[in-house]
Amino acid sequence: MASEPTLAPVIFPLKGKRVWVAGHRGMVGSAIVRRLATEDCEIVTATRSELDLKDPAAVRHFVADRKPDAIFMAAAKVGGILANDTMPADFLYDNLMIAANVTEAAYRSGVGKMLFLGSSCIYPKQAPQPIPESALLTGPLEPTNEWYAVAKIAGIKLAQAYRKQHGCDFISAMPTNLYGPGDNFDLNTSHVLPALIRKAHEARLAGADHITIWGTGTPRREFLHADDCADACVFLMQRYSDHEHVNVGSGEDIPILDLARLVCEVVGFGGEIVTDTSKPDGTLRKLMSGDRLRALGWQSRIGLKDGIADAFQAFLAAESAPASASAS
Ligand code: GFB
Repeated sequence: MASEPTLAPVIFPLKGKRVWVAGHRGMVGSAIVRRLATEDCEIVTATRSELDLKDPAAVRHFVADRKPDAIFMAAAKVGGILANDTMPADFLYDNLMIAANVTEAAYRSGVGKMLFLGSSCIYPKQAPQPIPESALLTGPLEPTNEWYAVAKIAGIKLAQAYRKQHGCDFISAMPTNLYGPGDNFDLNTSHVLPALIRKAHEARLAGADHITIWGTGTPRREFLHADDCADACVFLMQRYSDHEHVNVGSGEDIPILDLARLVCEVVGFGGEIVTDTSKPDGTLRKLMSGDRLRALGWQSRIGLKDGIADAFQAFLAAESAPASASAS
């Protein structure tokens, strides 16, 4: 029988620290804020109207003024396969600027620790499965999201470069496909899971006999609830300090067609699932190896079906809430 991994010791306690969650209105940022509520730390935030993360001087001024001890870099321009494929300039420029500005400002202000959040799309399209961290930059990227991937790879490299040249304690976490409360449910720009929730819900309300999913339904994806991701980020912030980035996943993947069936079951839609093969499949598989994080003593807790039920409830709550201005 495999023995339980030893829990890595806390080397950077958050108690009493001032912690900036960049991107606190996004799905991951808001989950990190919820998770930090139990850590007895002071949380610093800034809305998009208060701070433009693409503006180097504004970011430097903000960090110098607020003097955070730690930064969770959860701010990013994100989107699903179609958004990535159709807005490559935005995905590349915005994410490069955000990563470079926050990293440089953190260095200049002597921030004690920073965690940069990337994405599993940083890995080559033909990477071995499950994908180890060492697969980074070993082959060509998936074309539908190479722009976003290049920006996220630059973010990892920035953290490593400032660690190497300036001794900064900057680390990177690479989450798999995330979902949960606060997700984007817009059908044109969202990721697959929130799109399926909306499609199944609206089809049920309309009494439709089918929903349409993009692509062939055969690609596999690994999903992780945003609250699990936030827990892993806080875990790494406190217990990990090294040059190498760390994969954050659930350890299991599922074909998109099976995911659609599961979502329909949770939402209560009994109709057919039809595929639209004029839409892209993207990469066929990107299950990450969780060995490094598991060896530190972390594992995910929220099962996919429970997580989908939670995301569905959050979707219903957001649908029934009065329209309000939101920015992250
Ligand atoms: O979640 P998703 O948009 O992004 O799509 P990626 C995952 C798979 O679900 C693809 C299929 O094979 C889609 O064709 N799919 C089926 C759908 N129906 C739908 C639908 O209604 N909406 C959407 N969006 N997909 C993203 C990257 O890749 O993953 C980002 O573009 C980022 O850069 C993110 O890395 C985590 O998993 O293909």
